Amino acid sequence: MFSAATMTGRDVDLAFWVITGISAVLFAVIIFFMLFFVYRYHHKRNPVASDVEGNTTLELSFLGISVAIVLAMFLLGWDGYRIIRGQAPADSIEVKATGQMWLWTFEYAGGRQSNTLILPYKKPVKLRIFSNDVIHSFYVPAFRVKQDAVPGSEKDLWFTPDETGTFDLFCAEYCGTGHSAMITKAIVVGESDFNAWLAGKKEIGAVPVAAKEKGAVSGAAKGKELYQSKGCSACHSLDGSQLIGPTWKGLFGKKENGKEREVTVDEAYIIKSEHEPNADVVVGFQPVMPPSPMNDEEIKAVIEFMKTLK
Ligand SMILES: [Cu+2]
Repeated sequence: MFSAATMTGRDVDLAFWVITGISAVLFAVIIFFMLFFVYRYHHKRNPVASDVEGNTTLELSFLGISVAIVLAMFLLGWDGYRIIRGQAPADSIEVKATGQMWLWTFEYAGGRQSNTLILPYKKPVKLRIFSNDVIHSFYVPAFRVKQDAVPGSEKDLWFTPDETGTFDLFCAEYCGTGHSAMITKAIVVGESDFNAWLAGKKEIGAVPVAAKEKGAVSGAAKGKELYQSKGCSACHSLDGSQLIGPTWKGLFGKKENGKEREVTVDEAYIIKSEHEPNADVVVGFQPVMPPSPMNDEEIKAVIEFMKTLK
């Protein structure tokens, strides 16, 4: 099992191991007495059934001990829980996390966006979690945090990463066909690296989202970035392999069997498919694509990129 990479995560681990330990001891004690009684009161050794009377002292002490054990487990859990669910410290950095079918987008103060959660080491982070469509769940096992993303409402979560490294981050609420593709990384780096990244002077992790000021980037290159950052990659491969949707390799210009008629994958078809994905689904694929969050200019860039995938 991974060790916890947050301070609050260690509280969670402590509660987990204490409860597991108590359960193991109780298991051993119960099994011991069960086997003991099977042996002791076997009909060979005890041919006439014994009439066991109640014992008030024993019963009260069982009751008292059980209550004490359960309360101890509760208090231990509560101790960590009230910190995790309490107010984030005032010096937290704020990150807006948005789940949608089927990717996460993280937005930082100053406008930096990423599909990888980049975090500074030993600084408290407050996540404001949203969903654009259905219920998702933000989950980083190494941080020992999980929070649903609920459409139409904001859910908050805070933690302090105290280990640098790369940790799995994924959706823990089944949200449709591409749910398993809703996986990314949380990367914890030193504060100076983080600040450089935040200022756009350094790249960390996956392909960066096309920043607004990068006007000079060619259409196809921008399209490639959008392919990653807008979640296309969850369902469409670039190498010919079949995922949930058709591969983009050699797709542009291809003739496909649509539901009702043969379609040519041209600009008009792609633009229509971005806005109304389920209008003309190619035979053999499920109508599961959500409408694209891209504007016309971005869709054009994606088409430029598709043209390069011969
Ligand atoms: Cu999800």
